[in-house]
Amino acid sequence: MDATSFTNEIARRRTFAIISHPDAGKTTLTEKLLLYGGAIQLAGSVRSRRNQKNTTSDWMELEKERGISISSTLLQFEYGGCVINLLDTPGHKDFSEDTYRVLTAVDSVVMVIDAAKGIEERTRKLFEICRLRGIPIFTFMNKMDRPAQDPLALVDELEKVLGINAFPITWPLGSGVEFKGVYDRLKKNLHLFERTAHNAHRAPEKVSGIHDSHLLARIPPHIREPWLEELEMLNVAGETFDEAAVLAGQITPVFFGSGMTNFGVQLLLDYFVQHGATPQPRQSTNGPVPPDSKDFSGFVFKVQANMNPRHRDRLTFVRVCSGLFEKDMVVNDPESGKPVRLSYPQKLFGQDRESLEVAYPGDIVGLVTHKAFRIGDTLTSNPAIRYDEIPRFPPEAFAFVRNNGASKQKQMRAGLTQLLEEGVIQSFELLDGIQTAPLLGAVGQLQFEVVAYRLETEYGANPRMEPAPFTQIRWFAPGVLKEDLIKLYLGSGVRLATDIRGQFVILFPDKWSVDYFVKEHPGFELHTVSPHALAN
Ligand SMILES: Nc1nc2c(ncn2[C@@H]2O[C@H](COP(=O)(O)OP(=O)(O)OP(=O)(O)O)[C@@H](O)[C@H]2O)c(=O)[nH]1
Ligand SMILES: [Mg+2]
Repeated sequence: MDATSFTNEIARRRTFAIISHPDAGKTTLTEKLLLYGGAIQLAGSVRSRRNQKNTTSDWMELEKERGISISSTLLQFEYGGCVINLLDTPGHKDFSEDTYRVLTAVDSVVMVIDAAKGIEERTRKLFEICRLRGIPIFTFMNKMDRPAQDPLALVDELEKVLGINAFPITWPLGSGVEFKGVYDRLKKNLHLFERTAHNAHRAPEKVSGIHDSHLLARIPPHIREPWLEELEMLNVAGETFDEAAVLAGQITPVFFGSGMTNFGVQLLLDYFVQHGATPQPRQSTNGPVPPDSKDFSGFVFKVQANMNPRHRDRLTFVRVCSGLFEKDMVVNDPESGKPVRLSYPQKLFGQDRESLEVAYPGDIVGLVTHKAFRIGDTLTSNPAIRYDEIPRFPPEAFAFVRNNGASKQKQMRAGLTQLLEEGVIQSFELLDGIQTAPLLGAVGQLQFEVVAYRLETEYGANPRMEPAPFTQIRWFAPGVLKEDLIKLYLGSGVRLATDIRGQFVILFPDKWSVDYFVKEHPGFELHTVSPHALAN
């Protein structure tokens, strides 16, 4: 392939995640982006009634049952000449490890805000991470079909609370039952919407200029007058639009709409395709790697088993950072240094997959390999490139997982081994005493419910989770000696253990006992996450 067409392929990639506080409407918006992107013909809903379809991104049984997202989902499709890699992420704090990993793999994010609630705690946290990474942020003010806060106040809050400049691209005309449409401030036209049955189809719309008196006359004065005033205010007082500042993460373009009723979704998608962020050079431990480098490189940011009942296997998600990815290419195994073939690469659409031949920087490839790659692994044809991207979080919830009854031990072991590879739970072994069941640690309690559910439904085990009395864990520095540790007076409820790699850890019932230990034993260096890099 010649250099120009390779550069063109990179330039048409749009790889982004949808992020927010739980329930702001990420999955609903994702589904509508698929509908408007032509990737699905009929949109499902998060809590679907009989005869209605579920959403494409909440495909896990437990997600359908509870109406929340548990795991991030990748959706790839083509729209408007672009190849879109879209990731719907879970908002709940207990699943945040997955969401944070996704943020390492994308070039921009769409931040969804519930227009009735404004900026909520998880949104703020996720925003800070994007800010640190310099990721461009696009804002969607959602649920305008319900009584919303004043739009000027929402934009003001965005600027004050998050400390980012905001430029409204669209501006809402009314809210709640009187939400009539949005005005596109760049193209200077007004989009008036109509609802459709079950919101499953595209909403018909009428477009006209702001000075179309015939159209304006149809809008009741109590909505029209304040709206015209707001638009005037924005023009006089607001920011001027600066695309470079958007791509540098300094200004967030703001869109208003309603994922549920489809209003404003097309405008967001079209803007994104035209102006969204493209793959940029990526920082490796040896300096930045440009996407158009001739060396293939990428890294593993997610592993998930049993995604599709038809293929009970394990998928490794790789973000391609540079060079051309080709089916059956050979890279160095990051663990052993030996050559390993990347066979069976897949293009993913929620639970569905299709094999692919090539992929370009920006793309996310699903690999089905015999070799169990690990989260954080760099895959490359040039061993000098290494990405060290994946953030880690200390487990704060602990539980013993027991198998009810003596049977199904084999299923339990097989299931746990695979779920541990996904990296959302860790296992520990207590040093003293007899431990009759594996001790698990996770960022949040809800993760255990997911593990128990999956052990049962995907592996046929019969698990029972029993809370373990710890809330804090610390890793000792590498090289610490067991004989030095077992001599220590630990205090009540404090236990020593090893992690899955045999590294020594210490478990505490509360923060107070951590501080006490540090004061009593100042000679020991403690870490909140394992001091060993993920991929070695
Ligand atoms: N009225 C209204 N409800 C909406 C809109 N978008 C989403 N909802 C509802 O809000 C609830 C949560 O929507 P989801 O799309 O699951 O939210 P989410 O952000 O994906 O939630 P998590 O993935 O669990 O963090 C569902 O009941 C949706 O039907 C909207 O535009 N208007
Ligand atoms: Mg969701």
